[in-house]
Amino acid sequence: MDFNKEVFKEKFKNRLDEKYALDVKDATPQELYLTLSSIVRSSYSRYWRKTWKKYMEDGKKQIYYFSIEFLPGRLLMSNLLNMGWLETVRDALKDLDIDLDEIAEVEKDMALGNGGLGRLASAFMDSLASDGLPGNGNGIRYRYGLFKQKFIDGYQIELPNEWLDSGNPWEIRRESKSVTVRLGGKVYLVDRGNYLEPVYEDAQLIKAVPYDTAIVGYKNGTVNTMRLWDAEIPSSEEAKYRTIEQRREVEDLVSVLYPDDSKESGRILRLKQEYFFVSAGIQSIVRHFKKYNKSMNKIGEYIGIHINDTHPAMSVAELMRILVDEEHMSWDDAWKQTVAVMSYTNHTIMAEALEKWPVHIMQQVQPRILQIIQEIDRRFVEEKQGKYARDMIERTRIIKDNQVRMANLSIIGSHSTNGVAKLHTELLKDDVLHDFYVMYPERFNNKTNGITDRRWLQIANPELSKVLDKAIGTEWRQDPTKLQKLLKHQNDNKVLNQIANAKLKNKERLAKFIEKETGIKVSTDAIFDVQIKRLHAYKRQLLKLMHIVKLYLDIKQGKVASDFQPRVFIFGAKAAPSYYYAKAIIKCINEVANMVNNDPEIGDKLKVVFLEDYRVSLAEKIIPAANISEQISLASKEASGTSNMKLMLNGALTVATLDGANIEIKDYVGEDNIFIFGLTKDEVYDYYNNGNYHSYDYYNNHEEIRRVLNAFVDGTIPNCQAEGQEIFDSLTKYNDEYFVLRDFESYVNIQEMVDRTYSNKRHWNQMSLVNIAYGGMFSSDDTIKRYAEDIWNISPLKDEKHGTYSL
Ligand code: H53
Repeated sequence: MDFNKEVFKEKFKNRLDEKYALDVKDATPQELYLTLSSIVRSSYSRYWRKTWKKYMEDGKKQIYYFSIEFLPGRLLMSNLLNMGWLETVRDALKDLDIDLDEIAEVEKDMALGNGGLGRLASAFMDSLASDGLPGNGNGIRYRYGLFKQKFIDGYQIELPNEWLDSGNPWEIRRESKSVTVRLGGKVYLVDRGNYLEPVYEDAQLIKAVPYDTAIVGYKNGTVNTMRLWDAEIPSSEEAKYRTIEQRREVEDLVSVLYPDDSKESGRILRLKQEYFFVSAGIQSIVRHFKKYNKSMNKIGEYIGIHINDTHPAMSVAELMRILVDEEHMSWDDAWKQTVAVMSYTNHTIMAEALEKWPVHIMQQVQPRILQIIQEIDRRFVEEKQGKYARDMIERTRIIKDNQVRMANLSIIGSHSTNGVAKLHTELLKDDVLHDFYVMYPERFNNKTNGITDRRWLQIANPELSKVLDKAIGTEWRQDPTKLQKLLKHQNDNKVLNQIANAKLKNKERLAKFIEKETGIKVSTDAIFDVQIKRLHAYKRQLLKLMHIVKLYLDIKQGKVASDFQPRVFIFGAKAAPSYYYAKAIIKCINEVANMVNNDPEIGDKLKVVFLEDYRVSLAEKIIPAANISEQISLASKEASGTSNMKLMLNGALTVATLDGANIEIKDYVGEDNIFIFGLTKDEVYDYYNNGNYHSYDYYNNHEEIRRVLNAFVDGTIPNCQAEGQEIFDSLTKYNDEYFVLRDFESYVNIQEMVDRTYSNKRHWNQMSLVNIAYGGMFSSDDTIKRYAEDIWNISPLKDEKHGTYSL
């Protein structure tokens, strides 16, 4: 039936009756949410079926994005938007006295990721479908997502996130697509004449069961799949699992997402997780490929597997295992196909985040995979001998000092390695992966990250969206680069005022939320100054905190500048549970917040709000209300950043170091429309090369720095003696690894410039407009098109005409 408001209302009432035997007025928001999502799902399912069938019929090459993290957030609103239903459903529900926003709040975030990496994976899922491209996700269905964060006495407490407890209406369990994954045990090879057969002993068999979630493209009828794997005991193995502990071991495999965003945890379970989803994914892909009836020697023409950071790096060896051991291909033929199938994205240069696994652990997790990696390594060394210097081969080979270097495996076993912003890719080529760049220059390329404007503008910011529609038409909703049409309105007072009004309304909404959540009353006249991202030393939340303490002390000492502007500082950040330094920073931010917010002398001049449990759905509330976007990592450390893009798209002005994608933002908006400060990457590297940074001198020689730092240890900031001391020591005694003191003065100066600029509202609004206009240049739809063309060689279905989704 065609979709319209009246038909939908009838359908909704009927479905509620069928599911719960209830009238609208008697149903809870949860029941209403589940009713609505069930209608949505039953309406896209036929397109889902059609999409994958069509890919098969047309013999399309498909790409599988392997990621240990996905962070889709909530799906109801984005499905409604992408189906073209959002406004009609909102209206229809209003007629039934239901507020769509209220029932959307019932949905728990799907938080199967830590931060940028996982969110990017989900943006890419959305964009693949919206570009009509044959691309699917492959990951783990964690029983508990990223921990729920609470503050108790200012300390971060981690609670389990039981996101599946009230059911997940979006997933389908596909028992018939299960595969068996083998872990542990021993392996030896038996010569069968024309091939070597691996014989396994004492391996643990795990049943991998896929749960599929539809990824609905934006108004194009394409519905792709994100496949997440659950682990179960195979029925044939039941007898071996006699104790609760044994059974729990299987459950544990998929029970938690490792909440550490930056370091490999070093735990064997993590490596098992990595192998589990890689093996399950590749087995199911190969099984599917066989339906194409093509030779395995052509698999590279039909299948692409993307290794998102090094966690799925064992894909290289697993595909080799299947091609050689099971399909009996020659090593050379299998290798050719593997390199053609695989591609890899590097997301960081931080040494501690580049995974290395001890050989004995790899042996324990999957001995055959270790054997294959050893053989890849042996052949690599053999091939490079004579062509490159011995030490260069040692630096690039996969196994060194009894460690398997996963980045090396990913680069050697794939045809493409990309960084995630221009600067980051340059650093990979010139420095971190330079040897590989010399060996394989053609494999390196840049793909600057992107965001989905649908979630971050259309859904999160309907106020601004309406203003844009009026000013420049609705084309931007399909093609965000069209936001540049706004530039024509830079001197149009009407548009400037409308943009400012939309911001004000969003600030009012956030202010209400802040009061409800924290009891803190904030004034919407103040600058809303936002830093939202994982808590990490290199991201320098501490620099922001020092600035706040400086302003506080200034006001207390009567030193306020004439153009001082009131500010509300808003933080959102989780720290890895074992990252004690990051947790000390959280505690200090919370104590500074207490001190500032409860001081009557400060009043509305400063407020500090640290919202608990930062997550996608919270970001959707904060970002539209932001005036300032803090992107203040030490230059060279933030590979790209993506909150920088979301915030600019919503009209916030960026205070930034020349790091990650900030540089590209600056290049678009121009230096006059961004606040740049701090060391450049070259200056940072000069310090590294010369070893001449002495942070203690900054403390000693700069009164301002001394005044602020002393407040952390002399009792000025109450209740954080130990944490304050830890921070103080890290910045003085331990030489301030991320140059916080070095950049402090420059940061304070740029913040004064922010104040001066804000005092001229018209000018501020003009700058804000320019940022919105160029925000569309960072659409993940465009990023993914470049992956599709340059790396994956995939294309959309031709001549596919889809109507709107019917009921
Ligand atoms: O990936 C984002 C980048 C960001 C980078 C982040 C990231 C993780 O979230 C986790 C692990 C990792 O190696 C990198 O820190 O700069 O924007 C997406 O590329």
